Amino acid sequence: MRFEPIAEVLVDPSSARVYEEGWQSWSPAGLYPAAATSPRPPDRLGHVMGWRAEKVLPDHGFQGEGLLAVVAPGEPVRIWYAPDPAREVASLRLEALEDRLLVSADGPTAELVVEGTLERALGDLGALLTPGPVVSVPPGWCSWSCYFKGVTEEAVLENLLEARKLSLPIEIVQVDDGHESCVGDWLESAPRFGSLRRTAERVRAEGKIAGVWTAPFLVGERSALAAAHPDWLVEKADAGWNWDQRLRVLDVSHPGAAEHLGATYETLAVWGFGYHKLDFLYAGALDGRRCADLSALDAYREGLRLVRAGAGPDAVLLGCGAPVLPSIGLVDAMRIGPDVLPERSGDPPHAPEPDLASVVSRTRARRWTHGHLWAADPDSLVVHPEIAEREQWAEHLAAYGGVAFSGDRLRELDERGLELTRRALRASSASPVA
Ligand code: 9PG
Repeated sequence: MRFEPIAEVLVDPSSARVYEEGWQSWSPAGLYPAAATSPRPPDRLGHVMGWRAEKVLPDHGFQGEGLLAVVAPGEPVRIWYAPDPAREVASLRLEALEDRLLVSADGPTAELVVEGTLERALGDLGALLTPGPVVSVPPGWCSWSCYFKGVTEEAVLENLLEARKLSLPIEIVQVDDGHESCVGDWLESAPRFGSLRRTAERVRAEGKIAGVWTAPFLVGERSALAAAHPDWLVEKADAGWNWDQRLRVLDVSHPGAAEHLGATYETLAVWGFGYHKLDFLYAGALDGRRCADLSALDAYREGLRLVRAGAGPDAVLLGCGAPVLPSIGLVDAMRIGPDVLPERSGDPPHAPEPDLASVVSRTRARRWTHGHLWAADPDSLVVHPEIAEREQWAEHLAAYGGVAFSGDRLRELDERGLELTRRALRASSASPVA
């Protein structure tokens, strides 16, 4: 679709600022000088896995996905946004000329004008888009930032017992990536991990909620699923590269694949999992040829409905790597920034490696969604002694009000690390934090 002009802001670009919303959890989001250019992906793979795969980016200026705002001195804040993001999310461009800003869009948009600060204006937008009550997510522990793909059942147990020993207020214990035999084969545990089912049982025996990481729409090209059901994959859809293989997409509009998806989460529920970190969700909203004639966003929402139906109404669903605006009403919690720590192995080499200061600013930018659209998740608390900026990160998380999980090997925390952990671990607020 072509970009059509939707507004002209008569302002000196050097005095104005632009808020640009990114497509998915890991995409950049933030406030920039209006004459600047927002971050661009390093290459095609980075574009697919961190920006919006189908959209071309302008060489200069800005492109917000479904949301863009202009803040100018003495003027009300102007926000342009996609009014029905479940169905269609327009891209919004902004180009700075000498004496004005040009805003254009490639689909339907609405405008909100608010006297006051950007925070206030985005809060008003959050209230407008709110899907209903937001749940409070209990504090937890996640295996990713300390074990990465090397997590084992034993490691989870060690931290489960350590949490009790230290009387930490951890209510959810979540196994992250590394438990599965292959991406897409979620119910097959990797032999080096142990047993996912037994892990859930042991977590529950400690009186805690068992959580698990999966990527419901990803199918690794080497998975048993891809070999058994090549017809369940979206044709012409490429979700990128990770785990040393090409990533394909599950076609939830195929009746067999839909049944399989629902049954997978039903089984995880039977095993005892009540918390799901649903990752790489952008894959489900990629263009491609599906079995039924439906849009990529319809497929995405249908896929999440199937996951919810299987996982059960009381399960907590956290979206990650997820298209932000199209996920409204489908998830309880949402990762709203990049990973706090890069994967140590550097696999894949394209994994984003932002420094903590940039994680803080990107998650702060998305704070407007918290308490309105879901419980926002700025990623785990990591405060072991080697984290140079641990004071800042802990302070940011404590003030944030969102999902609060510890991401440390608890045994490796020193006294200060434990103090910061105790302070940060609390349930997320069910309403926006002022
Ligand atoms: C598990 C991890 C953790 C983490 C998620 C997500 O572009 N990439 O290749 C890329 C890889 C991993 C990644 C983000 C991007 O991290 O955010 O918390 O669950 O997956 O593999």
